[in-house]
Amino acid sequence: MPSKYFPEVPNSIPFEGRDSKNPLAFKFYDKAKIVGDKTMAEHLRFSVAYWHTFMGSGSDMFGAPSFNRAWRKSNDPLDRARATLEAAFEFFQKLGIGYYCFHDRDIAPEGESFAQSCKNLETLVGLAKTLQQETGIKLLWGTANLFSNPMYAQGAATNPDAHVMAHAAAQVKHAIDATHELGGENYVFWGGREGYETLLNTDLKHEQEQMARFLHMAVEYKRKIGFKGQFLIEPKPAEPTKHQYDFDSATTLYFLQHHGLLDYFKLNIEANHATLAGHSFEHELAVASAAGKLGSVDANRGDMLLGWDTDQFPTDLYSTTFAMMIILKQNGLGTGGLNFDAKVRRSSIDPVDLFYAHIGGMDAFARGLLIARKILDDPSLAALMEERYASYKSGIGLQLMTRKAGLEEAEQWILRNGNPVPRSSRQEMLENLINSYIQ
Ligand code: XUL
Ligand code: CO
Repeated sequence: MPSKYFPEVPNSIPFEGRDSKNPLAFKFYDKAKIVGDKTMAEHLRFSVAYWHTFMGSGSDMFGAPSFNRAWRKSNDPLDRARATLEAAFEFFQKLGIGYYCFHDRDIAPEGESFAQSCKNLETLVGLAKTLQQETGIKLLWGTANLFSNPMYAQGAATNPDAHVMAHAAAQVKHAIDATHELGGENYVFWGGREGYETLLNTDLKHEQEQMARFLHMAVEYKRKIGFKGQFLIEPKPAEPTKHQYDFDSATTLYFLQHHGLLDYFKLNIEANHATLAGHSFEHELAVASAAGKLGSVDANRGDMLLGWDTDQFPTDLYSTTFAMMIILKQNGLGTGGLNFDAKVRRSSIDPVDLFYAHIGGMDAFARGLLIARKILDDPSLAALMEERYASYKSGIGLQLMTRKAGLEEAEQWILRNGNPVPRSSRQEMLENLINSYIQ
């Protein structure tokens, strides 16, 4: 593939080790290195988010685009989309990343009519398929943009107007088709506008039933066409809506179970969405994982001083370590991966900044993986956990958990045995243990 859009970047980013000072080299991500039972590439399954990296313009609510991207120059929308796809594949190859993710409207422009939009998408999917075959780069997931077009201002699946719900359904059908055609390993539903601004005009129960019906239709269609990818829901509490129905992992899991959808979905957990919901990233991962539903990750970070979705590249080693501990404990993400749903800052205007950002994110997770593996291999953490719950292995603990004892038996037992003796949680000791590995 010609070096057209990133001429200042070599054909591949090398691994040079932690002492390297080369900003265009990996210090920790060594894709073929074996960690435990898999290579780093197999553990981490990194993906580039098409929307931020190739479509991002640097504009924000207060200012005009600040990025000057060679691939966004043509006045013809289809030519622009083709150039963007070429730039994307040049970027993936040079970076040495295995996967990418897109929304339908990222890779192909919306047309005057729905039929034209479908045609545009098919054209670009054809080109993407060729580029995937030539390079071996794969689609981690596809999704539909059901939030940008003004018709979705009051929701897509949850719109009060059934005409809009039908349009969203038609669009999702095509986005699933596109993902299927490209061998996508998952398909994501992020309900950006599936929520409400005011309860004064909102029948919450009705809207949630609409959403459930919408997802059931998608499940039926998936089965019909034989699409084998995993369906994922990506929780977020708010933004752009004031309140989003898929608020966090727990809310989403309840919704899925209540509507008979739990068997067909897993969760795609985004770090910055977790913090917006008032949780830590690892909390959301742990809740999803405990339910056997942690399917994939949107790897980024927020800014604790800002109350919105800043979508920064992950650099915090505590965060990547805790995330990788949960992922390793559940034996990986299956068909999922670590998708950098992150954007360079508005002032990081050069194309090469996109490389620095991804290299940093990949190194942060590679380092998190190495540290997490060492922590999990340290018997003291597992021993402490084992010991902490040991009282459930026999005696009253076992009886309570196996229904041999209820409230009355507990009363008798307490009368005989007296009050429990408090035990230390050892939190500071454990924090010190983690710090002894973070280096
Ligand atoms: C928005 C967000 C989306 C989803 C895909 O906050 O995270 O980009 O990942 O629609
Ligand atoms: Co996301």
